[in-house]
Amino acid sequence: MDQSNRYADLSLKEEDLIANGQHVLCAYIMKPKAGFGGYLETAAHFAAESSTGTNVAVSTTDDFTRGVDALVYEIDEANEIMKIAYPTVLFDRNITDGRAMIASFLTLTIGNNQGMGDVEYAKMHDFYFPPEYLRLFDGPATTISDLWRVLGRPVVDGGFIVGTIVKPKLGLRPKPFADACYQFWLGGDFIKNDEPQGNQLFAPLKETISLVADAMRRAQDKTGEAKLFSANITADDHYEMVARGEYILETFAENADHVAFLVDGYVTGPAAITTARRRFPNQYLHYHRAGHGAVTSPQSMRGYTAFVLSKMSRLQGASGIHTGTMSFGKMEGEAGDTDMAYMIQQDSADGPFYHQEWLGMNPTTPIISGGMNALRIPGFFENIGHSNLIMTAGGGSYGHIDGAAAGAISMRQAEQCWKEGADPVAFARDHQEFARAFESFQSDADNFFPNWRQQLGHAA
Ligand code: CAP
Ligand code: MG
Repeated sequence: MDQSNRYADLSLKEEDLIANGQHVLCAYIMKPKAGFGGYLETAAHFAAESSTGTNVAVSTTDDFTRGVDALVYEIDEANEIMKIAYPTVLFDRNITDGRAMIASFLTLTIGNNQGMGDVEYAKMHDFYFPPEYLRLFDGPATTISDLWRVLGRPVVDGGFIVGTIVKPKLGLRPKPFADACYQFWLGGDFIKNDEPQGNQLFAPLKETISLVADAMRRAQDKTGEAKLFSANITADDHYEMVARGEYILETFAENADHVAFLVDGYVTGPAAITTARRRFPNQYLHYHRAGHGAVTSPQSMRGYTAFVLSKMSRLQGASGIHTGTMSFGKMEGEAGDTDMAYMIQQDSADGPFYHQEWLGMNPTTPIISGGMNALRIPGFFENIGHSNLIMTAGGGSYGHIDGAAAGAISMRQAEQCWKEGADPVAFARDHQEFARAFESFQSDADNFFPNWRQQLGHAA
């Protein structure tokens, strides 16, 4: 059934929709399945199933219903681009406080429409929220400024937070885990649980956290510097998350404000992120996106992009989210992914299809992770243009031949190398830990700096 006479209005102008402020706008890359309707007909069916319709007309539809239809307002068939305007009144609101929710945004805009028989694929590449709707989202309660404050740094441009992930990913029992933390903290600032680390039987959370809190105290005494720990409180159950968070804060005690909470936000969804955001508003909320590649990978033609995931995380209240390494690490990504970082950090930014004003909503920190080490850092910072972020390098720290503290120091030296605009190999001559990163990660060294062996006098 061709519903384009109801669910499409190509006379609508995007600038008018934005000026009226009553619609969420979404841009998709969509391809109709062969043998079904044309492009506009399929797009209109997509809009129907994503708002007030279904695949047939129903007798219960009235004039009000028609007034809140989602409408296709732009198509570019050659480039498979479809833009849909969703009236903000379509989206669900809390009965407790009237605020909006990402679950409802997703259920409509990336819901049943992902499995429609007449759609080959559809993937959301950008969205726009109008001011009246944007302000109904929690946004981040804490930011990187709160971490810089704990570290004793300026709360503006407080600079690079050198981090790691305790490796191996799983398998360390409480004491070796805490020892690994202590070793890194002798050189670095920030340690996170790896995304699956929680309360495994071989590493009970309560025993591990107690030893990590002690390691933090000893590392702070030893170095005279404040240290940070991002503790994983991910769980299916809201009360389990709360129990974990409460235990962790109680155990870190006088260092509780040195603790961030890690939540695997893709696998647990907006409910878990909101549990952490609203129950523990004083803690930096660290959004780990493990699993996101299932929908965000460029190989996936469905779901939404990593850019969309990052923008949604700021609305949910993530203080920081992993934004990839923009092709400088081991995970999928490209140099142009910087737009993801700018969109979550700035108050006014351009996405691939929409400009977004954030109206003073707190920024979300890009957290850089995935195969990073000191050798990859100068190029990374040159690409993104600043170092006001958190970088966590697991292999890049615990894989350094002189240990985790040296790995941390090599990362900090790498940032200094970038700031000075120095040639990394020449810089290595006067910076021991950075020089030893060449020997620690020789395949990277050979790849990025082919003459390093001769220049640093290292035997082949
Ligand atoms: C990195 C990491 C991160 C992923 C996340 C891992 O470890 O801890 O979870 O990089 O990817 O488990 O692989 P290494 P992203 O530093 O040892 O590579 O940040 O892209 O979500
Ligand atoms: Mg990990």
